[in-house]
Amino acid sequence: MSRLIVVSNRVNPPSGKGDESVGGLAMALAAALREYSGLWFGWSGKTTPEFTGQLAMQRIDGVTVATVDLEEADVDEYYNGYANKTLWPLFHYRQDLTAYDRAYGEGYERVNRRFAETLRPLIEAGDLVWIHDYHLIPLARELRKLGVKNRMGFFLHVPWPAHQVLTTLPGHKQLVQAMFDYDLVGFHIAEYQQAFEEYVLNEAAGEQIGPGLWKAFGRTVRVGAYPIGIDAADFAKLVRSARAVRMRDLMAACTVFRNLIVGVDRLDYSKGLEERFIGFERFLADNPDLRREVLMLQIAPVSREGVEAYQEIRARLDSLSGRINGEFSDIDWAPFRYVNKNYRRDELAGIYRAGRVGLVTPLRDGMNLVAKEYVAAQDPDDPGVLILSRFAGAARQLTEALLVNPNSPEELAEALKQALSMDKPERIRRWQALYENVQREDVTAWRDAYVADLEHIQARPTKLAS
Ligand code: ADQ
Repeated sequence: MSRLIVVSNRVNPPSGKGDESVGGLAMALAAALREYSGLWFGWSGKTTPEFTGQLAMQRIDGVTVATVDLEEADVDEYYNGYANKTLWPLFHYRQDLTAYDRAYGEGYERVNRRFAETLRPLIEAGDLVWIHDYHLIPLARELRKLGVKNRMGFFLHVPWPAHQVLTTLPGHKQLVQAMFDYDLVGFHIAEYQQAFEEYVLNEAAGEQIGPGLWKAFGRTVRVGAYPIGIDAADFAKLVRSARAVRMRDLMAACTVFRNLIVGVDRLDYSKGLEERFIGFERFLADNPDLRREVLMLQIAPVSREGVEAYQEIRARLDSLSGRINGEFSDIDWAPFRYVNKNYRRDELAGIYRAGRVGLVTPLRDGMNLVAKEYVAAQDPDDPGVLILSRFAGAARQLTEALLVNPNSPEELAEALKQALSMDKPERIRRWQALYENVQREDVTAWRDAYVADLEHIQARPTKLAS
């Protein structure tokens, strides 16, 4: 088995004790690395006055991690800038929030070059290099320039946008050209893969030369869909843990005679929180008889606070949650609880378990792991109902959820009503189908399918005569 080198912007492996609050990507990558020898490389999250390329090596719960500090300007231009003010909004179809600034583009290129120079000495012959997400698209190109011939794969955790949207990005062609320095490019679902292929056909005069094999810019790349999952077995254990049970009991005590509707998201405009709050408000307005029977809990820890769009959405959500409680609360009752805190994973498992309804309604989402965690946490004999946005990648797999258009308050209100009145046999039938998928297409299946495909690519395709 080859050694695996995983590269992602941030490196924060969970300790494996259920006490961490790391994102979906970190959970998935740590699970991938525990099975392979190798290492995980990326930014430490810290800054230094001057970039030195000094590596810090650590071993955390069976995973070797190598991190490097970046300069302030790198963080501003590469991370807060090109990654989170340009690519993230654009790839989530928010052209209105997409900033085009030359300094951001330059910072992005510079940091990718710096990462390549720092990582280069760690790569040995035969290693597989697996690079993650939109922060690092040009990394393979920079490594190739330094003579790296190893097999390199890229996985995109966010949607790949329609080619008409991508072409609004200055320099879009260089970005796509950089994808052709990989041997394998993975997306969550076929829809994103097709959008990439359409771009290659229409904008890069590319051609398909085999199943999933594309030629453009004088190079070939293999592309495929690999839907990411959760560590379902581990999650099932977490749900039975003492902390999870305590949390579930606590939530049950807070919702006597009431049904809990639960949402858990990073505070991000792509997650559809504003629209969700308005949908819940509509539900309360339209259903006076059901009002006292529900409590909605929205957990949304703040993220990317260095970006103005995130400060703005936070302020709007504060005001909206106040408005809803102001409008509908009584002296002994309030319909809405909005919490900006991170929770331990075992606590989250207990909160999901207590939820009669899981409300997961992003406007766009590459996959969405919260939907899968909610399903994995349910009681098989009395499961809750998942309401899921049709614009989450997960909607392609979790087809037995109540699928909604998150932009429509009416649809959200209607789905809430349907979920709350759904009888037990239907809840069980839907949940069984969902759980079967969550278990089968878990993080191990995702990792194994991707790594096997990367490993089977014999050698880097040679440069083709164009
Ligand atoms: P994210 O946008 O971070 O991931 P998601 O897939 O939902 O979105 O993962 C979030 C993770 O953070 C979940 O594991 C969740 O449990 C955790 N989390 C959320 N709120 C929390 C809280 N308050 N406390 C503790 N933990 C919390 C990106 C893409 C997604 C894609 C993943 C993986 O945007 O579309 O599914 O990568 O590819």
